[in-house]
Parts: sequence; structure tokens; C-alpha cells
Amino acid sequence: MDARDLVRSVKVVGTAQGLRSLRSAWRRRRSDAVGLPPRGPERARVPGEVLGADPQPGGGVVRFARSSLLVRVTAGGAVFCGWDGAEPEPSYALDGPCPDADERVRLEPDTDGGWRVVSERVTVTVSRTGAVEMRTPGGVVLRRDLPPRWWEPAGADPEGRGVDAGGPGAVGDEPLTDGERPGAGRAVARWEHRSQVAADARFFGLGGRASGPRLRDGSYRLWNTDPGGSFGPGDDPLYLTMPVQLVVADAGTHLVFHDNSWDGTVTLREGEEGEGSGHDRPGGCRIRMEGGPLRYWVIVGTPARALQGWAALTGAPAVPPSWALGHHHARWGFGGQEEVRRVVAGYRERELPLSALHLDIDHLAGHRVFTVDAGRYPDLPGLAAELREGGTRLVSIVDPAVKAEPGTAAYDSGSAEEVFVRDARGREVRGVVWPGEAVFPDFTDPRVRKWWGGLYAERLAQGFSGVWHDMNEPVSFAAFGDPTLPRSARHALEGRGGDHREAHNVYGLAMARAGYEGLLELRPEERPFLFSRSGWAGLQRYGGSWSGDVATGWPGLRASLSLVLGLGLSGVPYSGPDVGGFTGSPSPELYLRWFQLASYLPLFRTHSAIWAGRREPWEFGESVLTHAAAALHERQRLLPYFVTLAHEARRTGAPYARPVWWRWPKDRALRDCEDAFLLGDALLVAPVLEEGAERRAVRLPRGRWYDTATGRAYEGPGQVVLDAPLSRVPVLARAGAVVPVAGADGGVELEAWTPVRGRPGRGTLVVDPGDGWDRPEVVRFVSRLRDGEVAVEREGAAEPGYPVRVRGEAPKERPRRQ
Ligand code: NBV
Repeated sequence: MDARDLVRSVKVVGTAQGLRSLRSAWRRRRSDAVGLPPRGPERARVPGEVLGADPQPGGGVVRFARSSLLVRVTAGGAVFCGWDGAEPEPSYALDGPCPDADERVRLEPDTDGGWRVVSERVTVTVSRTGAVEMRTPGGVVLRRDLPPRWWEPAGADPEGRGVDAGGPGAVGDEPLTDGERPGAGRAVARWEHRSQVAADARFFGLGGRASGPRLRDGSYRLWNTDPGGSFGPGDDPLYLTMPVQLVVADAGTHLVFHDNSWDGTVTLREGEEGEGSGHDRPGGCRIRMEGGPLRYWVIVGTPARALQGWAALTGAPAVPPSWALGHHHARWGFGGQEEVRRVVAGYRERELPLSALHLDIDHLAGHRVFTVDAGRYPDLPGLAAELREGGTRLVSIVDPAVKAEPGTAAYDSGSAEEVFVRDARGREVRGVVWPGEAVFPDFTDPRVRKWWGGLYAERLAQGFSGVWHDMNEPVSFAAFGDPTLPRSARHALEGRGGDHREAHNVYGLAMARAGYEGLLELRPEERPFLFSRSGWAGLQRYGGSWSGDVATGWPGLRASLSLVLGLGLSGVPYSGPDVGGFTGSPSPELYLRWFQLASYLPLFRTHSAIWAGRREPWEFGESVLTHAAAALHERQRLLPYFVTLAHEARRTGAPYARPVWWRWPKDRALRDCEDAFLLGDALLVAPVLEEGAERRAVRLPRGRWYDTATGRAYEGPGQVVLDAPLSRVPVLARAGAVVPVAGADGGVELEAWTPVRGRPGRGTLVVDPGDGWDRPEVVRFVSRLRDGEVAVEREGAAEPGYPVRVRGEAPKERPRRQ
């Protein structure tokens, strides 16, 4: 027990919940003591000298004295590398079976005794000691992976293979009994993989990180964690980690994904350039994992291609129903149905659009999942119908923990079907969460997912239109140590069997799958709306995420932008922060700046803790209300654009909110710019992240950009200083962009930003197909400047088919570089 643990346990003792969490922490420690093998002496291993290679479709297997490496290039161009017999499957990240191999690819001997796999977009060379290089077709090295190193239990097979790949299990000193699952509690090999990248490379991704989006030198842990209370920019890890990085350098961009869900650490070090001396220090990345296979994917291309390849591999992002692109309001502790009515009426009286209202755990009976506190909400279906009539849907929180209490429907049916996680001796693992002593469904079991998905029928019957998954890292309160399940807890892992060391990071992902598939089966005509605090690679197939408990304060505002951009670059395009922060009471100015930022992010939701101040826009004085109303109306006006971006994300994997370097990854100044973002291809949003600022510097990518407030043109690349009064944040539109917006009558209009002469612009409209599964119509436009007039043409048609409004003045004089 360290000092922090001690403080935690002293704080909780005295409350009933505190005592439970103290007991639970002791229980967890005890189960791990018997359920996990003690870490004994270890032996280090490296691959050794190359022995030969065997071709296979898409590449082949290179054999070394003490290991082997499978290299396979798939038809989409993604490269798979698997050491020690690791194959692409089974995998929680992949969306279905591994893509086919690219049959055109050949394995050839390389000059120094190594081997080479040549494909269209990348050449992979494997040295005679097991270093792997990925080069562009032009021969530029994008990454160099040094030979890996393993540490395995000293008693393991001297060849070192198969240590964690299904050898006989041992649970402490006790032999496995019949009821115990195979494959769990095994002694496993840890490993380390070091890589070098270009001196100018920048790292992004790794899931939701508070300190990004550019990941600076330091260690980032891969273990989904509730930081407890709230978090700010320095806190790591958070709820949703994943071992995927986007590496952006002058030589090219690539994405690398270590497909391994175990606990681990990524240590990054940016390189340094020798200023022409020729002595560059390369950037470095070191990954250390506590177990699991050493296998990874590399996708080479532009940022857009890398994300497209990532979506092809791990699944296309789910498109939220269009209402989920409007404004949401939430609070932990609304108190009851009358207050909910009052809040919704408050929005209506002020003519503020409100798409959804979220009910938190306080609407449940004693915090039990899939119940309703009938005292506070005597007629929830009636309330839901009434609100929906006025255009506001209800969204429900869903926590995974089920109160361990006979007589509760979820517990009784779950116990009967044996769905709860068990320990090494076959007993249900008991933890503590909001309802008190609780058990945890094993979502890594398809049978359990099916059972859990069926429980959402109760939520639909209560009138909810969507779900918000919380506490699914998973959290189990603990007076000391890691507030989650024992690492020795058993999991089905799709029938392979294993323990929480492997299942922890995919728990939220598997819960999202259960929820998504359940909703789909129960209400097949509608696209499910689901977002989840925790998750892993592939979460986007089922839904989005949100910031979690970001601390109220200016640093929290900045962290919330980092999180959304980082998640987008990790393949999860739909997310947003708690506007105003989760804790405390923001100043009117901070609230307003947060509101303005979030009005341009995919999930636009006000939310706060039960002990925190209110978050309704009218609680901060008249002027904040006026400016927040303007942001809400602008969001409404941009809805057709958001709908388009949601469908584009599904088609291409591109996040709605993108870093400013998205199309210009070679612009180094842009690569370092973290206080602005692109919304789709057309808009550049420069939120105010500093207290008191009423002007701010904005870094522009190449080309002409119009300040949407003044219509004034600016030429990029360069930096401009723009007004950012409290009434708005600077938003620029790219010359030539054709942006679909809602007109005054609610119909779609096209906002055409004057193109530069000789440079046609573009735009896309995905016509809102409603909340079902109809294939949406995609309409493309081209804009041109002809004889000083802006002409918008629709591909394949004589007329644009929508009213066009031209914006942005062509500059009178020749533009000068800023
Ligand atoms: O359910 C209560 C809260 C919720 O409001 C918040 O959004 C989640 O991130 N939840 C965490 C559990 C309590 C945190 C202190």
C-alpha cells in the first residue's frame, strides 16, 4: 500500500461504501495472490541469427535461431508483422476475418543475408538479426524496428515459443480443477519493441489522452483507467487507451498498431535535427507489454489514407442518428421528472434547440442498472413520449456492474445463465460500484453479450432513444490498489479462455458490442445511438465516446480538445467533452468558451457532476445566454454539414474534427499547432482556450481562407491574428468550399466560398437518410470563378438543385504571404 492508497483508504473508511471497497480491495489482492503465478526468474531472449525464409501469400515467414517473423501485406496495402508464430487472428480489433493477402507481393533475399518483401506502397526489409524497416517506394525509411526482446519464465520451453500461446495452465501452486477455465493465470512472456522514426516525426493517437494531440516525450500507459474524481492535462492513463499511433514526418505518414490488449507502456521520444550537420537524432518509440503476442500492423500513406486503411481493418465508424448531431444536455442529479421537464421547458422558452437529454445513475432505483426510481420518475415512458413530441430524446446511462442482490431481475437472470466473471476457483468476482456490492458480466463471452443485449429491451420500453456506457474500464471501487477487477479473474475471451490481464482493455469494447447488437436486434429499423467511456481499437464500429470527467478549469478545456482530436486519429470520430467540465462551477467566460468549442465537435453535450454547478446556458447571465444561443443556432445551421461528415467518416474513416495538418502533413508549423482544428475539409475552427483572450493567433494551412464572420480573405501558409470577441470564436472557410447548411426554412442550402481563380473548389452533401438504414444519396459539387462570378455545378446534373449563397470576397490586391 503506498501513501496515496493510504489516503484513499482513510477517506473511505467510515462509510458503508468505504468499508465495502476496503474489503473488495483485500479480496482482489488475495485472489491475485492465488490466481496468478508468482513472477519467478526470467530469461531474456532475442530472435538470434536468421536461418532462412518460407514464402507465403503476401510475404512469408523469416526463420531465426530463436523465433520467427511472419510478414504479410494485405490487399488493402496494410502490412502485418507477427513474431513467434503470432497471426493476425484472433483479434478484438479486426472487423471480421483478416483481409486477404496481396498476391502480387514477393519475398526476396536481401543483400546482407536478410529478406525483403516488396509491395506497391511499402518495402519491408528484415535484417539478419531481426530488425525490420519500412520504406516508401522511393526508398525513404519510415520506421526501423529493432529486434524485439522477450523475458520469459525461466522454466519455459528452451526454444522460447508457446509460453503464452496455450501451454498447460498453472494457478499459483494449485492445480486447475474441472470448473476452472484453461488458459488463465498462465506465466507469460513480457516483451519490448523499440523503434526509430525520422528526427522530425511527431506522434499522435494512443486513444484518448489529455496531454495531446501531439504526444510529447514521456510514457503513456496502455491500461484503461478511471482516474477517479476528475482529470486534467497531466493525467495518464485515462479511460480509453489503445496501442495505435499515427506518426507524421516529412518523409511520409504511417500508422502503427500493436494488436495486443495486455497492460503495457509506450515511451516516446521526439527526435532532434542536427541543423544541416547531418547528425540527426532519430525519434524513438519503445513499447513494453506484460504479455500477449508481439504482432503489429503498419499502414503507410497520407493521414487520410492511413485512417482509411485503419477503418478498413478495424471497421467503419457507426453513423449516429441525425438527432445525435444536435445539442445534448445532461447532469448527474436532475432530481426527478419535474426538474427534467423544467430544464427542457427552459430550452424551449428561450427557443434553444435541444436534441437529447441524458439521465444519469440518479434516475435508477438504488443505482441498479436497468431499473427506474419510481418515486422520482413515476412515469418515465410518458415523460419520454412528451419530450420526444417536442423534439427532445432521452438517453440513458448504462453501467456494467450488476448489484449482487437476489430478487433484482438482472442479477437473477444473469446468475441463472452464469454470465458473471468468476475467479480462479470458480467463484463470482464481487466488486463494489454505485449500487454497492456488484458482479460483472463477462462481455468477452458471445453468450453473455447476447443476454446483456436483451436487457436493453427494458430501456427501450422506458422510452430511451440511446445509451451512454459508463464505468466500463471496468471500475470496481478499491480502497487501495488498482480500482478494477482482479487480474486473475477469468474471462471467456471468445472461448479461448484467459484472465483479466488480457480482457481488461477490451472490456468496454466488448460491452459496446453487446449493447450495439442488442439495440440492433430489438429495434432493427433504427441506427443505435451508443457512446462509451472506455473502449479499445475498433470501438467506432459500435459508437463513440466522450471526455469522461474532465476537470473544470482552463487546462481542462484544452485537454478536452486534445482528447477529441486524439480519439479521432485513433479511429473513433464521434466524441466530445462535458461542456463546462465535469466538476466545479466554471466562470461564465470559461463556460461560454467551452460551449463554443463543443458546438463544433461531433458530440455537443453539457454535463456535470452531482456536486457541481449547473450547466444550463441561462445560468451564466444574459450575455452568456445570448452568445451560447448564437452557438446553438449556428450548430443547427451546420447540421447538414455534420450529417455529411458523419457519413464521410463511415465511408473514409476521416474524423469530423481533424488536426490542421490533415491535408498538409509536411507543414511543420501546422504539425505543432494544437489549438485549432479542421471541421471536415471546409472549415477551420480556432476556439478560445485562454482566459481573457478576445483576439487570437491562427495558423493557416496553404491556400486562401475567409474569416466567416467578416468575409475577409487571408492567404496561407502563415499566421494571422483574428478577433475573438466573447460573442464568437474565429472560424475560417476554405476558398472554393461548398458547405451544406440549413436555410431559414429548414431546407438545405449551399454556402459557396469564393474560389481562387483557376482553382476549382469542391463540396459534398450527404442527404440525411433519416435514422434508419437507407443508403444515403451523395451529391458532389464543384465551384469555379468564371468572369468574376462564382458558379456552382453539381456532378452529373445541369443545376445544383439547392439554393446557393456565395460568401467571401475575392481580395482586391494580389495576396501577400503573411
Ligand atoms: O454516473 C455518474 C458519473 C457520470 O456523470 C460521469 O459522466 C461519468 O464519467 N460517472 C462517471 C460516475 C461517477 C464519477 C465520480
